[in-house]
Amino acid sequence: MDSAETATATFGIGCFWGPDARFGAIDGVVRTRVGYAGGTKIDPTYHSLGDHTEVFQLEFDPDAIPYRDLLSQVFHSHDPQHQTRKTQYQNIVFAATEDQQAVLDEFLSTRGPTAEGVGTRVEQPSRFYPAEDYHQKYKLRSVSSFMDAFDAVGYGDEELRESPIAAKLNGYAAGHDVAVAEELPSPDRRPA
Ligand code: MHO
Repeated sequence: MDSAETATATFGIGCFWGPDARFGAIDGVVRTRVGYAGGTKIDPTYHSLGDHTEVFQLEFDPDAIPYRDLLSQVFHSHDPQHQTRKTQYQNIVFAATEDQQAVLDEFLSTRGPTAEGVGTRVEQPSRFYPAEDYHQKYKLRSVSSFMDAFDAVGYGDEELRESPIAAKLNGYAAGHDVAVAEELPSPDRRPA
């Protein structure tokens, strides 16, 4: 897929390792990266985060997975009635475009009376600072055979972070289902 056809969405729902893997496994999510956003500190780092929040960023194919479906999964992955005090782990949703803002408004309005109690931060996009390499594809990094295979084809840290294959394997390494063909052709029908 051409990256020109993808859209980008950024969310925070606590420690970014888990959602990086879980959302990376979703069919239609092409790339994932984790980082810091939502605050004002320039060049935050994990150990000097300032007022930023841990977030994950998805590049996705909107024909395969609409933004609304991602939003729905984000809202099912945290308790919107409850906000975490620590800025690092707060629940936050960024409306990157007018379209995303419209979907977000519609989504929140259909939540009925509970919409009023939503503590999740809904904000205009702020600068996204990618996190340190060791946080990218964190679950995948614990599987040495996967890492050896990426090393063997010469992937560096940035290539691993941006790799669509690494996004799927990261989800797989964390135990999430990745799409599997329902039926493989029987051996005699496979090309020789
Ligand atoms: N403090 C937790 C979460 C790390 S997450 C990148 C841990 O070390 O497991 O904030």
